[in-house]
Amino acid sequence: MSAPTLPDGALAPEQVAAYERDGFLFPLRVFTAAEAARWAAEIAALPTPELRRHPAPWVQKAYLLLPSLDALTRDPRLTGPVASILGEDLLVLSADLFIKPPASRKRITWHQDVNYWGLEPLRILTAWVAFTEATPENGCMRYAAGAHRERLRHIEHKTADNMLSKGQEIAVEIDEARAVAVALAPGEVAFHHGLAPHASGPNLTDRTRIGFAIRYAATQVRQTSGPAITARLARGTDRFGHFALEEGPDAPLSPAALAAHRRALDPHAAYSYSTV
Ligand SMILES: O=C(O)CCC(=O)C(=O)O
Repeated sequence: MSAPTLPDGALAPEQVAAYERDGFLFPLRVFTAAEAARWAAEIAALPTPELRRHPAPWVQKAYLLLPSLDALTRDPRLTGPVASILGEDLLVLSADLFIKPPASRKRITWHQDVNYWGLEPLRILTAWVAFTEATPENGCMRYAAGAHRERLRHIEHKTADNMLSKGQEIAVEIDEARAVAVALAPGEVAFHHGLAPHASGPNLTDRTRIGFAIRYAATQVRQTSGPAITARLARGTDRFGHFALEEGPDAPLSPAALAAHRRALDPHAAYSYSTV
């Protein structure tokens, strides 16, 4: 059963407390199943392999290519609950499609997102939007509860079945028996803290699993290392100007959108797409 969000989109204080205690919060019923099905269908029908041209099987900053995804990242039904945690002024640093085809061995090793992103302070969360259902059988995420209070040491061990661009992996053992499966229905959302350890397994079903992982940051977050990345203002005002701001796409995969997407991804490519 989805935890309800308040009518104005804000989270209830007990939901914020649960996020702070566990490092994650789900399921949140933010979008309808029909909306999720439209996004999934739009991705399935894309006329070009543009979304597959990157070395990783997900697509970063997909909101720069498709107006529908740009609108999703700025939708008050989603940014309202995010604002309850990060504050009213919000940037999107990236938003990545994680597509697991049917019967795919692709998996994600245990990692903390911000561990390898040069960003401070850590007022950053991921909103993972389910475009299809996410279940243990099709490789939904797993979270380690309450482990988001410190940076854990990571190693890099790239293997063909690991969807992470550098094969990043937490160097200490995570207790799988205590891991929480992030099962979501289409249109539901899970939030996780930038330091919340998470992983996901293979898709053992005959249907594609699609999630859209939006990286929200409070506007005071700044970059401490790596080539300068750009960001999209999703809500409120940017009083800090730490990032050059991006414009949304004019039309799906338009020449201008494709060019803007390439420009915005250049600094990420320089870091094997592990910058954000
Ligand atoms: O979609 C997945 O299975 C994993 C997503 C993930 O690792 C992330 O959002 O950082």
